[in-house]
Amino acid sequence: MTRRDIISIAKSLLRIAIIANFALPLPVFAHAIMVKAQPVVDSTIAESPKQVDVWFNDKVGSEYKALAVINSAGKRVDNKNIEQETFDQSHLYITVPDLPPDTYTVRYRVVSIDTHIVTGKFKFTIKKP
Ligand SMILES: [Cu+2]
Repeated sequence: MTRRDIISIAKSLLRIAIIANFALPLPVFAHAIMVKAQPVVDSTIAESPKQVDVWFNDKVGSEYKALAVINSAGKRVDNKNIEQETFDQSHLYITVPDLPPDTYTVRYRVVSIDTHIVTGKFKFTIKKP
């Protein structure tokens, strides 16, 4: 086999792989799942965090991303300045002001690589001193 043959075969295999990928009705990969958060999911902490971070198992779309921190009265308390890390697009974060003791709900919405919209929420608590 010549070098050209090998390249040609490799290209064919790649093409088949790409077609097979799109043909799958439910791709099981590239569907974003939140894998880590800071503050940790359901944790109780002593002081207000400076920001809330969430990480997904894969990079997520830069458009339509949303992250909100809501207090127990249902009021949004974050600074509405969601950011996505440039060199790790699976990481989103938003800053918060100095938060008083309370249980907070973090809500997120992202678009997966597979175009599925993923939403979720978790809580963390800042305990009274
Ligand atoms: Cu998906």
